[in-house]
Amino acid sequence: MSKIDLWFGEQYGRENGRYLNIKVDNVLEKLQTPFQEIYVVHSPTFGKILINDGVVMLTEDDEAGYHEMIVHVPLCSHPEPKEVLVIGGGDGGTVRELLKHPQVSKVDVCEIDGEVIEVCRRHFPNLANSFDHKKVHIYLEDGAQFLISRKAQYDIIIIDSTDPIGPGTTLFTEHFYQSIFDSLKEDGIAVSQMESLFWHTGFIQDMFLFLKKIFPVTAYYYTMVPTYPSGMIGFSFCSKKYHPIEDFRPERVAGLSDLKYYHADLHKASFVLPAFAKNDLQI
Ligand code: AG3
Repeated sequence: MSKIDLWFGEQYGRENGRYLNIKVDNVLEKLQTPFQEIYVVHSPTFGKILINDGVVMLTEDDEAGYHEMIVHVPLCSHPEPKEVLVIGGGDGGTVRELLKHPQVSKVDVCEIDGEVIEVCRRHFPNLANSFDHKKVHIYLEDGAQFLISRKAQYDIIIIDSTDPIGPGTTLFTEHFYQSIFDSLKEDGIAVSQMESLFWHTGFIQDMFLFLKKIFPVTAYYYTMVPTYPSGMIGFSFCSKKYHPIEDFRPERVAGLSDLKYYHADLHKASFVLPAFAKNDLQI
């Protein structure tokens, strides 16, 4: 048995005196792309882990709770989700869940870093195989640029991004969300990764100040991911027309295969926020 005791911890968040450490028994791949540093490591507890610029993107063990919730909540709130855009999502987990919906006819994926897709094809085939489906079209472009020439085209836009640091920064601006609004059809829904209620409270508050100006319907819901900061992560639900609870179609859920986390009661429960968030946050 090796005498070296390897542990990984995210530096991001450490300055606030909190830090999650994960035991690692193997580094499977490491590469520097023009955009970021990518690691794939193996953990005895969580299986393979994808780490971009020192930030945990996913682990094999708990990715389902994230990908099912970022996809099925908006799709089961829309009467006919046909044309979908994913911004980011280079691991393929979001696309895998989208393809469980028979109504979906086209999935465009706009990922800035093509190397992420290739790394995930090698190490996470259970996620990245979804890119081979004929409904899926991959564009290796900057998300904000991509939206400029695509107005009123999508029923659903999912922003499956990293944290608001490095290449992810522009995906959390008012200007970007105005473009998202413009690229949705007149009854479209956009959902984005929106950080932790516990660790990023002020950030979420600031985001909702402008999201509420742009979209008639906004809400925050969340999922549990043990390997993300604070063990949970939220999503912003921004919609031109449909409400995530009033327009929810629970009958859709029965048709979804291989669910590990999402179900009809959880869809509704995920919008119920703890008292501190419900009372103090204007979200
Ligand atoms: N998107 C990354 C969520 C951010 C996690 N943050 C963190 N670990 N500090 C997930 C990509 C999976 N498709």
